[in-house]
Amino acid sequence: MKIKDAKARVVLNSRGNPTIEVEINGYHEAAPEGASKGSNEAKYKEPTEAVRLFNEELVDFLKTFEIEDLDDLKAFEESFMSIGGIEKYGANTLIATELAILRAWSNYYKEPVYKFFNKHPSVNIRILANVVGGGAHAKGKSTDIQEFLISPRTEDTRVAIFVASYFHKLIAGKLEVLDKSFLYGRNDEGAWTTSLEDFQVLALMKSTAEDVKMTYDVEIDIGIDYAANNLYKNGYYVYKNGKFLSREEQIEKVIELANFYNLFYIEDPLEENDFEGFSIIRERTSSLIVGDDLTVTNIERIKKALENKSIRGVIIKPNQIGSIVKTYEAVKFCKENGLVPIFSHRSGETESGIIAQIAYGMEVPFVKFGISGGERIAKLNELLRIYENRP
Ligand code: 2PG
Ligand code: MG
Repeated sequence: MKIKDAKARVVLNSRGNPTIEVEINGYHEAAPEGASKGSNEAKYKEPTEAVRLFNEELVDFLKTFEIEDLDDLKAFEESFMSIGGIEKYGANTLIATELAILRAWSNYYKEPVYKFFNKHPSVNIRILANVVGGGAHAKGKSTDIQEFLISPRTEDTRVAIFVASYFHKLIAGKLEVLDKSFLYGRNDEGAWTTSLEDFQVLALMKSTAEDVKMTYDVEIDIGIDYAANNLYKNGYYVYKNGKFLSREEQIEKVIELANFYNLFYIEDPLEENDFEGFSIIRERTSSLIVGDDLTVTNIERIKKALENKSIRGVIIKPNQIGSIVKTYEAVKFCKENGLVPIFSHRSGETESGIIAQIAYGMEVPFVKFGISGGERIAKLNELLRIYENRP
């Protein structure tokens, strides 16, 4: 596919914040953006400036490329880097451009996006869904832990999606009973916000899991994204009730939570540079200990986490590294080295379902897309379509 037309504009993301959208041959995609970003993520350019630079400097450049496969995308990235790359144009510009290229490729060849990566993927993706949340994703009184996650334990992705949605509704009714100030408020990712304490939410998650099992006969695994980097200030983990924990106390607390609530999944339990602290938690629990701000989809940091035995799984966010090729390489590295890759949305999302296509094409075993709100549902519905049409 030859790139014949390119342009960029500013649109809104799911938080109502401006973001760059790129159109290639008439097909558009935009850049998502996080709220709890790791400081080692690839840097974004202010959207208006990114769009101006794109329209002034990148349009003719893009028209010199023909993209059939990942090698062509790699060649494109190399040339992009040689003219200033992410440093000059921003990771948001590169990721929006590459997503739009994939979308245009799919329309040109009349093939689903996933075939760009793999003609015949074979993977039963498990979902992780954020049902209650706080931290950097909520305003007002909310939990310290950023995400309370569920993962229905079934090979059938379509069943998992409907069961998770049922869970999200069921737990709201329970929150209403226990939390007198609960008004069915939802955070940036469509998860319920509550004034209950973290441990109360975890207890509620367990009891809701039992109820859902009775109805659907599906085991529900429980997990959290602590996003602990946001709590970390001046060497302490600072909680909303004014309590602060030392690194050692935070480690003990996480291990206690893991064991007491039988947590299957724990993301970012410590600040973004404590590779060694992660490894203590990993050693003393059997949970899937996962790096997000720790690893930022950057192969060098994933390697460091592997060497330090810090984690068992890695959050993969294409916009964290800004490049589809590097995202592909990060996933490949994880698989070759026994780390579980988990493809993830951002809290500020676009209305596109394309990351579901990419996750399927890269055959990742888990995705974390949320479970409520149009921009989250767009990804889940894309998965439903993929699994319906699967040979
Ligand atoms: C996370 C993400 C997505 P954000 O921490 O895992 O849930 O949040 O996009 O705000 O970084
Ligand atoms: Mg995270």
